[in-house]
Parts: sequence; C-alpha cells; structure tokens
Amino acid sequence: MSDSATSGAAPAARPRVLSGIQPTADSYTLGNYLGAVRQWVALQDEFEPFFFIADLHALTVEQDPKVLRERTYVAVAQLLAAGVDPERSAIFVQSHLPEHAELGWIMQTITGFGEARRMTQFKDKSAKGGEGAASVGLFAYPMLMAADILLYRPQYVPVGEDQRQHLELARDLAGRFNSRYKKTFRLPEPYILKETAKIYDLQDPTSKMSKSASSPNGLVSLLDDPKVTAKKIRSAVTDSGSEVRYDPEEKPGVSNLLTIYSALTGESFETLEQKYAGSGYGAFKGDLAEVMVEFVTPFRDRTLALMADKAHLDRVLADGAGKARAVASRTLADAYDRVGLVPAAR
Ligand code: ATP
Ligand code: LTN
Repeated sequence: MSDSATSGAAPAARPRVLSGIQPTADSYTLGNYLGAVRQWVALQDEFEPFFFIADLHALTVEQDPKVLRERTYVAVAQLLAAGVDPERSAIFVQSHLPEHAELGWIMQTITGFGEARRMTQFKDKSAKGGEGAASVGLFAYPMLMAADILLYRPQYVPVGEDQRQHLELARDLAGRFNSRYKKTFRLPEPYILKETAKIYDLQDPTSKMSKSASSPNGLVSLLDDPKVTAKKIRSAVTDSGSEVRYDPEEKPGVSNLLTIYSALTGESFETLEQKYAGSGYGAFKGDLAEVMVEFVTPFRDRTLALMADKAHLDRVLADGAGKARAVASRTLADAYDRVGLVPAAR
C-alpha cells in the first residue's frame, strides 16, 4: 500500500518525524534521553521534525497547576539543551493546538472499549487505585496520542519500547479510519533503537527507569547535581561475579550500565569489555560516573541558562506552534470532512 498522504498538499520534501514527551517531572530521566530525545536530535537532518510537550497527556493524572506550568517550560528548555534545534524542528506545546484534542475525539469514536482496555500502560497506571479511580482521560490517553501522531502524517515516531503498543493502536486506528472513510492518514512506524529501547532502574535492573515509579537511587535525573548522579552510578546494583560482560539475562545490572556507557561514548560493548577485563566493577563504575558527569554538567548548565529567559522559550513555542498548525489544521479539516461534519460557514 502506498504510504503517501492524500491531502491536496504538495508532498513534503522530507518525510516527517514526530514525537512527544510529558511534562510530568522536574527533569528528564536518563531513560527519556537515551530512549527518545537523543533520537529526536539525530533525526533532525534527514526528516522534517515535529516535537512537542504533551501537557494534555500530563493531565490524565492529577497535577498541581503551578508545577505543571513550570515543568512545561523546563521540558522545552531541556529539549533545546539536548540539541533539538528550533530552526530545523517545530517545537511546540500540545495544548496550543486545539486540533490535537479535536482529532482525539474522532479517534475515541472509532476505538473499541475492549481495545482500549487492553492497553498495558492503562492497566499499569490504573492498577494502584483500581480501575474505578482512574480518570476517563487516562483511559482515552492512547486515542489522544494517536491523534497527536496522525495529524502530522509522519513516517517515524521515535519513542522508547514502552510506547510500542500505543503506536500499534495508532496504526490500527489510522487503517480503520482510512478504510471506513477514505485514505486520510499515513500509517506511522515506530522508531525504537534496540540498544537503548529500555533503560533500567539502577537499583532494580529488571524494571524500567521511570520518573514516576523508580526509587530515588535507581533514577538518574539529568538536572540533579552531577555529584549526586555520580554517586548513584557508583552505587548501582551489579551482579554476582566480577566480569564486565554484556549479558542481559545473566547480568542485567552490568548490561544496563554497559548500555549507558556505550550510548554516551560510542564505544562498543566489545571495546568496553576488553577495557575492563580483569579490573572488576569498581573501576568500571567509577569511569562511567565520570562519563555521566561530563554529559550532565553542560546539559544542566544550558538548561538553567535557558530557564532564565522564558520570553525566549515562549517565542520558540509560538514559532513551533505556527509550523505545526499549518500541517495539523489541514489534516483535521480533511478528517472532519470525511466523517461528514458540515464545515462552519465563514
Ligand atoms: P513514566 O515512567 O512516569 O510513565 P516516562 O519517564 O516514561 O514517564 P514519558 O514522558 O512517558 O516519561 O516518556 C517520554 C519518552 O521517553 C517516551 O518515548 C518513552 O518511551 C521514553 N522512555 C521513558 N523511560 C524510558 C526508559 N527507561 N528507557 C527508554 N526509553 C524511555
Ligand atoms: N505517551 C508518550 C508521550 C506522547 C507521545 C505522543 C509520544 C504523547 N503523544 C505522540 C509519541 C507520539 C509517552 O512518552 N508516555
């Protein structure tokens, strides 16, 4: 099947890439960076990029309004600090484009209740208080995410492994809409790098490093004092034995650290295994702690400097919203037309 968009728009010169991140913490985690944001930076040259802060998604669990606003800015500042370039990428806030919520509604109307209930993130996140205590918004979260994606007709969506199921739903909904009405949406492909698809908790290397679920010592927050981060790396759980070897089954702790080390330095697992042959875990973790400090220190400095000029961040966001609107408003108009909604007279 041809994947090209069918709107009257001229074909984009470069295929598009799109992704989002929620403003639900004071800092990105190392998992957010290695699993997602780093790929956003790398894809900017070859693709036409759209990256946004998913503030509407953040509302699916209770938020303090003041804190949410601040976290939205710090999320933008961190994208810039990481190397997402507003000249090349549209950087915007989800709520600045009403098209997201509007297409989200259409997506809800074509999603089955049972289909939504099978989403593992909903199951996990609603497990704590029981399904009855979870918001309807949390249930509808994947349909809003599908709308976020489909509005831009991207080829790739760079995310971590935990988002794969949501992406599959987005593809299913795109296909369903296209066959029920008329070809409107491009079927998006996940862009998930095998090596860094899932970064694990430093204290519990069988669970995902997560800003909401990890223990403080298992979680690397990029904006923490670099000394704190170094200490967390030095006290990361390693496995029995003393050999530095990549073996996720037998040595999940060491393998997670090797993944991080290799991702940050570009050195292969083999090179690192040779480098630390016979030297034990202490030297390995000590060196990785230094590598981390070298990475987080300038990242943190740049983020803090950007946070000092919110007017600049507002301009970046206004510019990004403008670029996004030009694409999203057309797609929404197509979708509304195809389902049979009467356009408002002007
Ligand atoms: P939470 O764990 O509280 O649900 P989160 O840390 O997963 O939040 P999101 O905003 O949901 O944060 O994720 C942003 C991006 O980072 C997504 O693409 C997600 O897949 C990716 N990501 C998050 N944690 C990891 C991880 N440990 N390893 C790899 N990618 C990750
Ligand atoms: N659910 C995602 C954030 C997100 C997203 C998107 C990612 C919202 N909309 C669209 C990619 C494409 C998460 O990271 N938890």
